[in-house]
Formats: sequence, C-alpha cells, structure tokens
Amino acid sequence: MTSADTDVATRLVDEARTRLERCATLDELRSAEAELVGKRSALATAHRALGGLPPDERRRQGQLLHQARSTVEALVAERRQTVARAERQRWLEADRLDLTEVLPGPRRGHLHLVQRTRDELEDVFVGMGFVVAEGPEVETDWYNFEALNIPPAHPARGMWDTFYLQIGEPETVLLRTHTSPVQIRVLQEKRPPVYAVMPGRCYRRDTPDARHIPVFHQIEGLVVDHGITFAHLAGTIETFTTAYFGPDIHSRLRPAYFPFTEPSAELEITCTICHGAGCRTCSQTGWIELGGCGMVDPAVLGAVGLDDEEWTGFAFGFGIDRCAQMRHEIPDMRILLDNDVRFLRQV
Ligand code: FA5
Repeated sequence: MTSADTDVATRLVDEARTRLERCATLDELRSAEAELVGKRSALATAHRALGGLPPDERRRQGQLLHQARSTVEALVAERRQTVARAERQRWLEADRLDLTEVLPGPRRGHLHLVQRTRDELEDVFVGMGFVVAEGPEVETDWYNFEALNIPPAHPARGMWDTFYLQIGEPETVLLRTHTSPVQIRVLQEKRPPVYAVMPGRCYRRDTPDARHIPVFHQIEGLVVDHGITFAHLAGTIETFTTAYFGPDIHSRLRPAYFPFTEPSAELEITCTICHGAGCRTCSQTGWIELGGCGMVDPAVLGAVGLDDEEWTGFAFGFGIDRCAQMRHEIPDMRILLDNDVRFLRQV
C-alpha cells in the first residue's frame, strides 16, 4: 500500500467530515449524502477506476475505498441523528403552547356594543316592572302592518321601506320593519294587564347614513291596563331617559303620526355629539329622534279582541342602535357594522 493511496482515502473521509458538519437540516444532509456516497460521488468515481488496475493493486485499493465508504456512511448516520434531534427541538420550541398563559384585557372577547345596550335597556325596564318578550324577525304582512291598523295600500306603508320574501303570495311575508308586530303577538298570548318590552332586530331598505343602517334594533314597549293615560307614558319615558342617559339629558316629545297609536309622539333628545349646537349627525337640528310612542289605537285592541271601553294602553318603539350612538357619542352609526377591531376593542 502506498502512502499516496492512503492519502486519497483519508482526504475523501476528511472532506466528507467537513461537508457533513455544515449540514444543519435533514434536507441539507440528504443532498450531502448523495454528493458523498451517491453514483456521482468521488468515492464512486474512484471505485469505477479500479477496473483498469492489475488484480493485486485493484484488491488493495478496493479495500481502502471500501473502508473509506464505510467510514463516510457512519459519519452520515451520526450526523443524521444530531441534525434530527436539533430539528425536533426547534420544532417543539416553535410549536410551544403555554396553557397557563393569560392574555391581557383588550384581547379578551366581550359583547358587541349593541348587544350590551340592549341588555342595559332591558335592565332599565325590568327595574320598572316590565317583562321581556320576543317575536320572529320574519313576519307576515298581517302582524307587521294590518293588525297595526295599516291595511294594504295604506299610504302609511311608505313610512317603512320593506324587504319582502319570496314565500307564499307576493308581499305577504317580510323581514319585520319594526318591533311593533310583537305587541300583537304578546296581546294574543296574554290578556291584560300587560307591561312588556320587546327588543329585537329590524330591517328596512334605508340608505345607510350617520343615523341609519338597514339592519338595526328596536326595543318596543307595551302597557295595557285599566285607566292608563298619556301621563303614564310621559312618566315612563322620563324615568327611562334619566336612568339610561343620566339626569342632565334634555328630552322632548313632539306630535307625530303612527297608525297604531293615537295620539302619537316622537321622543327626541339633545344631540350628544354637538350638545344642541347642530352638527352633521343631527342634520344641524341639535336634536336626535330616539323613537315613536303614543296611546294604543282602539283598532289595535280590536284586532286582538280586546274591549277598548275597558282597556287602554300606551306603546313605544325606540332605536337601540340610536340609543347606543347617543350614549357613547358616536358621530356615525355605520361604524357599528364595520367590525373594525379598533372600535370593537374600546367599548
Ligand atoms: C317605528 O318604527 C314605530 N314602530 C315606533 C312606535 C312604536 C311608535 C310604538 C308608536 C308606538 P320609526 O320608524 O320612527 O317608528 O322608528 C323608531 C326608531 O327606530 C327611530 O326613531 C330610530 O331610533 C330607529 N330606527 C328606525 N329606522 C332606523 C334605521 N334605518 N337605522 C337605525 N335606527 C333606525
């Protein structure tokens, strides 16, 4: 055996060792293995060259190359173990799940402002002795309009631009435009005395603006009992505005028209964005309408078979989103639907 032959084998092993130490991932190691012991490796080329040597020389050099290949393969196996262990460690650290971790406040979920407002409004009325009732969002024309003294083709239907559903006869099934149909459902289920509030979602083909969105919420109120007068309505509204907005709020009732109440009024409060000076939100009027109200029309009592000589009542329907908007001084209501987390997080 010449020292030159031994040198070639030693050099191949040394080069392999250096090459393998540079491999940090299993992928890199696979490429290195192909380069070192694959068909195109220096070892394989040297093996192929053995064929041209005399028999003794071929055996001797063959043994050297065989030893070198075994050593390189052992080095590859050893490196593979080290790299696999390191890769697994890196993977475990990246995938670490600390189940004891508690994230700070703003990331925790909470109710949407509108839902919170609905809960708060319910609380105010429950505190005054009202019960809470609900009705369906998909309504029939009869509940949404007719039973409320708005027969087909009545001009008052124009007050509510309605989404009709293609179910049954044309324009008989709709997305309720207000919560007033729940008055009828409550009176059908329970004979007076009735003291109920009915919150829920409503739909109108309204163009969105600072005070309107097409899907919004109302809270309806209904009282039917012996000897109920407009003074009871005014007192209830006064108690509600003070409890929800605080004692400093200025409110007023203005005459209005609703087919299902007589007399009717609109409740307005001073715009909390401009404090009455006039701004874009209140269309420069200084006032914001929260909802309608009035004494239950005898025709409505008649629609549910109640004697209007015996029973009287009042009803109201306030916008929940509008109440939230004024209480939290939100200049544009459309932000309630934007789902912008910067807005959602702060309330
Ligand atoms: C009504 O819907 C009547 N049903 C209210 C009523 C009930 C009167 C009982 C008498 C007795 P109006 O269309 O004005 O009335 O709506 C009442 C309130 O709902 C509005 O003042 C406003 O606060 C809210 N509202 C109406 N439309 C929208 C809308 N597109 N976006 C947001 N809020 C709305």
